[in-house]
Amino acid sequence: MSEATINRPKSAMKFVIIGAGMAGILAGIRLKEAGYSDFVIVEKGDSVGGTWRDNHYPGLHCDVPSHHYCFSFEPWAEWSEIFSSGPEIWKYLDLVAHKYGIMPYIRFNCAAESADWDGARWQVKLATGDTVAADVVVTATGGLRIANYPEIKGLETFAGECFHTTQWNHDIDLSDKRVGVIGTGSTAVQITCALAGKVAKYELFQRTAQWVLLLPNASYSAEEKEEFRRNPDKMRQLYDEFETATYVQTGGAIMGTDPEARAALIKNVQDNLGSVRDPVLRAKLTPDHEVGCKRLVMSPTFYQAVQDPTVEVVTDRIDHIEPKGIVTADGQLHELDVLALATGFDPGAYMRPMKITGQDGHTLDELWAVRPIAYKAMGLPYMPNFFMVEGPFTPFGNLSLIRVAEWQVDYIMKCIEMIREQGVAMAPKLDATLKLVAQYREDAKSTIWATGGCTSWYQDEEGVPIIYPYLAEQFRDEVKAPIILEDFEIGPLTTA
Ligand code: N01
Repeated sequence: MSEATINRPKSAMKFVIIGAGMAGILAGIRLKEAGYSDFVIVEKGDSVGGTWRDNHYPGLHCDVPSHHYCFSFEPWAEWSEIFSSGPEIWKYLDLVAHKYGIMPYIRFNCAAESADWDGARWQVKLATGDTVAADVVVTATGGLRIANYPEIKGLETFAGECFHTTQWNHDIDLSDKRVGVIGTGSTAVQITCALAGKVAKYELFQRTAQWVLLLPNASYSAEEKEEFRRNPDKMRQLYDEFETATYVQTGGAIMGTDPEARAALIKNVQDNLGSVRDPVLRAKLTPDHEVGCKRLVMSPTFYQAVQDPTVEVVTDRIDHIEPKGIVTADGQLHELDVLALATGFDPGAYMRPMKITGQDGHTLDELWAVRPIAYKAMGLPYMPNFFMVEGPFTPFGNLSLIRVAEWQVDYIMKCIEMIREQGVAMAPKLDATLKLVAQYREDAKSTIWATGGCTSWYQDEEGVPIIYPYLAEQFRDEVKAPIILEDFEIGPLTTA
């Protein structure tokens, strides 16, 4: 081990963080707090915010309460509602990035194309043609980033406006338009609530009915916000309460570890469905899978929205698309002016299409040839001093991913300290990673996400969930524990 690499001054350590969304901003804040200053956050877009910048469809809200969908160390008194809108969350992230002095570290319009390990450092190639060297790389590219376009015959022949929900065209005045939306996930449900009764005709093309949890939203009054400003402890208390509500109660209800909470959850969604007056429509909207098999859709007004006279829920299978609209299997042409594809995302992309080449020429493509794997959702074999925030098997679902990212970044910071102090390259061992993933996959097979009788983006091509198969609290305890050194290849830097 070279003397020059041991106990390096923090100023000598270089970092590249990929992505300036919630997780990239967080990683920057933690590096700064720890005394590191030589880092760059490369961001493909022209502003911070990640998913909250990329998604801007009508009705976009977060279905996790805002006083918990925020950084634990940065409560915000200005949240307008219990469940805030996408633009407000985007604004919050921008404010935090400014407040913590992260903006000067961000290079916008600058996608990372590849990263190559040279034995001591990563050489990160950017779309601008530049290469940036880094002792440590952290990818913070988000979980659901790449749009999933459905394979429907004739889709490209549609003569009206057609876009994926991430590409919403706000220039179109929809008020006199016939609008079709394909999909019934959280996105489609929020759009339906926003557009029902506000367009000439609204058709929701449903392949699978969803359970919808009734969670009323409400605005915070000026007095409540003032109280939050005066007494930030109130916000911390709310944060803790919402953490218990989402992580412990909702998590336990979905996974069935808390039978009482599960019974309450089932009662809620069934009662909510029961509010649909027309039995034919109610039957159409009745799911054929267990509650919680798919990620729970939460909405205060969905069933109200679908009962609007201008809304139709179409359950006949889509046969093909023509210039004038969608033709269903019963031969009916549903004439449309605008078609929105609320058909979700590629959940297996992570930081791809970025190319990563690690130790001895091992590549990410080779590691993930069968399916994405990761050590504790953060590390990759043969990829020394390389970490992912929200990699494969991250706890996902009806919870705040910001909280999960905080635990992950804390773990990454522990590794960074070791890398700096000992002057080492560390990567999880292949066998330790495969063993962990095999255990996750085995245990995932008995979760509601696999046994509940549905298909969803939680599942891989074999139907096995690709998310952390236990309660999120267990993940927190796993990553807060000391690093399991025997799970890592830890060796000298070879060309420093
Ligand atoms: O996507 P989805 P999403 N023909 O994958 C249907 C997060 N999120 O964008 O169920 C016809 O859930 C598909 O049908 P089926 C959250 O994690 C969070 O709504 O496969 N239909 C399904 O109905 C969420 O889970 C918030 O039968 C087709 C829909 O498209 C995740 O993003 C808000 C089809 C896709 O649903 C994804 O949600 C919004 C086809 N060929 C989103 N292909 C918050 O509030 C697909 N579908 C935090």
